[in-house]
Amino acid sequence: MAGERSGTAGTPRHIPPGQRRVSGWPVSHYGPVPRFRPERWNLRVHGTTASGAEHSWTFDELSGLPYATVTADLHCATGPTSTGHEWYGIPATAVVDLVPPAPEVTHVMAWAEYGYAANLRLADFTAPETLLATHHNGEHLTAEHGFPLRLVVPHLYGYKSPKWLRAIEYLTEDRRGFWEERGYHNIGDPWKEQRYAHQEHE
Ligand SMILES: Nc1nc2c(c(=O)[nH]1)N[C@H]1C(S)=C(S)[C@@H](COP(=O)(O)O)O[C@H]1N2
Ligand SMILES: [Mo]
Repeated sequence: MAGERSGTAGTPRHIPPGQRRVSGWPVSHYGPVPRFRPERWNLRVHGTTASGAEHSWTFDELSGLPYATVTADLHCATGPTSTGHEWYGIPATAVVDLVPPAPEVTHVMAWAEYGYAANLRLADFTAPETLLATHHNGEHLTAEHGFPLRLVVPHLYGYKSPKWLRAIEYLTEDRRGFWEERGYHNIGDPWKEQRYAHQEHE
């Protein structure tokens, strides 16, 4: 239904070049859906923190963090765009405020279960709309969409939004994530159609 909502507004929402609007919310990821084990789960912030120490939150501790709502579309780099997602979660800016990176940090790696990872420029991670989402359209995330926590970076292609997020690593130089090592663009801006790694050398 999320796909219809933008249609009923009268003016169809603008979507990035080369994308096609799909109805509903397709599930797309590599590998199996991990099982959530609350007693083992934590969210780590590690790498080059300002203090030199890493920090982690248990699942219950997440509820003490600041929350915000962001409505955005989700653009898969293979073409489909699903629209009108209302995300609720912890702004990435809050993570950076609570566990500051050292001044020399330029990038982050967002780590998910099973070693999936996406690299982001620090400025993309701290963009006002970047969220560590726990809810979608007023409900907990479903397992296949990333329960209990997923990153949402609305201004970049979907592969930059890891489901089943487990850690943020502060980096002092860039390193490629899972899809970035497998032929996808290192930045992934859909408005510039940065889909593939070979475009980085154009
Ligand atoms: N852990 C993990 N997160 C992932 C992926 C993945 O393979 N593993 N795929 C990404 C890609 S390519 C897209 S388009 C979005 C799709 O999110 P959705 O399944 O909620 O629509 O998830 C992203 N997050
Ligand atoms: Mo994707």
